[in-house]
Amino acid sequence: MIQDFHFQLPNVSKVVLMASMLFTLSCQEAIVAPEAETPVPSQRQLIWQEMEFYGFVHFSINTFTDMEWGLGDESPDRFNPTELDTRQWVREMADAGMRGVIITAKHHDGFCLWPSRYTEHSVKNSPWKNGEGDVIRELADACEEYGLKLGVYYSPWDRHHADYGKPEYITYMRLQLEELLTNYGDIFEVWFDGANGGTGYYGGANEERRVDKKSYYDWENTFALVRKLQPDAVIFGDAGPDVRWVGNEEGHAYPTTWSNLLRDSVYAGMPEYGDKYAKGQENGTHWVPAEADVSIRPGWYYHAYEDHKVKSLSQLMDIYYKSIGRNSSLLLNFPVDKRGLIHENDVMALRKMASKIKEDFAVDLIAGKSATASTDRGAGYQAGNVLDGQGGNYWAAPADSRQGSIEVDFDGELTFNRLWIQEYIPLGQRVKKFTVEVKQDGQWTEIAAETTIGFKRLLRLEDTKGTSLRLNILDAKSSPLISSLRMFHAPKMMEAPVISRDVQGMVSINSPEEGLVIFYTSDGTTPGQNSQRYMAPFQPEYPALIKAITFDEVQGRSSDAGSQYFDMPKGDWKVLEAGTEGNKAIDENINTHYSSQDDRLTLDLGQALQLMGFTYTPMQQRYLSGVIKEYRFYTSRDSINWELVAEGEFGNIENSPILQRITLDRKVNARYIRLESKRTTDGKNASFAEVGVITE
Ligand code: FUL
Repeated sequence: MIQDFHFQLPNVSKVVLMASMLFTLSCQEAIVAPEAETPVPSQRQLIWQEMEFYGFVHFSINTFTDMEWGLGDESPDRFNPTELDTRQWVREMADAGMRGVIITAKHHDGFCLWPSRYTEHSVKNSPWKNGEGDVIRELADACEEYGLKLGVYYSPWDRHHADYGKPEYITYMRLQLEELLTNYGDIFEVWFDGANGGTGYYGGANEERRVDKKSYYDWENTFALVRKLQPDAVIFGDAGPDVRWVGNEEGHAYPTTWSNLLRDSVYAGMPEYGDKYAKGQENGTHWVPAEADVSIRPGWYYHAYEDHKVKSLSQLMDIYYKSIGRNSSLLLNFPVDKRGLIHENDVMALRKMASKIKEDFAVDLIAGKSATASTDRGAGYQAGNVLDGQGGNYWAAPADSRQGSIEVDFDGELTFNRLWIQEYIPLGQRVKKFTVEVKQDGQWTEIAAETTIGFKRLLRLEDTKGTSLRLNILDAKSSPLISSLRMFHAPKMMEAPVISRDVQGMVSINSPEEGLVIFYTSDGTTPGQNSQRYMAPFQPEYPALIKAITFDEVQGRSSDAGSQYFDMPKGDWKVLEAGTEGNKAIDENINTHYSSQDDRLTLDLGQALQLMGFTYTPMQQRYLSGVIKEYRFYTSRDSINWELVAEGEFGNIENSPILQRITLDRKVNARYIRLESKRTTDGKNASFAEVGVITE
């Protein structure tokens, strides 16, 4: 378990009771219990909030058609996983500390992962298990086995259904929800996607259908049905009603994130949502906390061509701190593959992430230390409550105060770089502005100045030494209530460094984590602490195989080695027959590309070289276009007479669009080269992210 901290969950009547209670001390001074600062969370929202981290699964017919948004005309025949294993998904998620999983029961294409009585467009007409299978059933069983909660994603937009756009479709949608919310045990979250309306198959009509997003779905009655069938489930949508979209699909909330939302001003799918409402509002009328949804790969659905694009550890940790650490939950998506499994690369990435989370929060350095506050409400609300590891109590400033400081004495010197702060949210989100100071040699220094806290705020700081810490609440909606303050020293993230080169041939090596040293070799040997220490970009002798590690001098730990092979630098190269756009194919940046009208790239290498082959990197954008499948490679000494020296196919490039190396069957002396596309994977003009030569 990653988190071991829980609020005692008061129900609403208890909150009211607490608010009205008066404690009387022997000294006769009355202590007033804090009143709720509305809006406040419901019981179901409080339970959901504790879940924090849960998995998303996108798996459907799109997995087999290699699409992100199916059109709705796909035959159920296409759905045929060979080794579907929901237990593998859930086991990996449980091991990673996730508390639940939400699955795309029905996506925009209308295909249903359960054998719904109300449509033929489902698993029951697929070859998988001869139509006897039910993915939702298998997932519900696996969840029960591993103690995870189950949630369902249900797309209101249905590109398959003939009645979509008419009132009859709403009846269909409710009947389907009834199946999902009755037959699979407890559901913790019902996810309604905001993406809505447009072109589709619609039972063969093949047309565009637009609906009035505000009124068509009659949400009020649909929500009432969910409440009736699953009273404990939270309902997700852009506008909640219980949990809201964070406004982007990158997995981050904002430094200022309120759980309060002007809910009545929002409707699902509204264009200005991301800019205007995603952060929540201080004066929001309803409690609708944020959920950050993001995929572990660029796409939501599985595409073999993204196998090399699984997010790195540093990207995943950044997401963790910017979602869970900013008063949001994190819904991390796994595009289950054609076998019906979470792909090995994704499993590895998740495991690394989970162990880093554990490592970062392994030891609370201030648990049980002594804390004092500049002010408090008296007995029961004193500063010690924030360090006692119990969620049910908290420090409270006096009723008329919007400020207050809590000081923690370390009993000696400590080094730390993470802070964990929580407000007691059952009585509402309050803090608007806070700072953190550290005391060293008798001097206080400010190390953080932030705005909201909410359910949980995690701060990543530089390694900081001190003897005391002070949390200053500078402004709040009403008297601040802090339930937890924790402090950690996260070890450095040991990730292989990134090795890159500029056009002039200068090599740079960067570690995603600050404060580490880098050692490297340029002769192919394994780097260690005695290798060359990287200080600044350098020019190796080319061709060069650079290998590098990051090293933590304090902990004595090193990362795996990263390696990069570089052939001749491109400083003197010129693109012929193309404008300046062509330079994007030789700029040493695979994230830019040149799209060629005549399907070829011709280069002047500036001098004659002994060529052994060439390299081609296809474009790396999310949606690929013009990836060369069949190539021809020519060389020339004078740019007039050309010789065809290689011709062939880049095997599997559609699934694995990474650097391709083609070696020639003999050495060729040439100053000019031309890479020509005979055929691209999609028939579009050839695109080139990067072209290089092989000389040894
Ligand atoms: C979006 C959908 O359109 C995507 O396909 C995906 O399901 C994502 C989670 O939500 O709105």
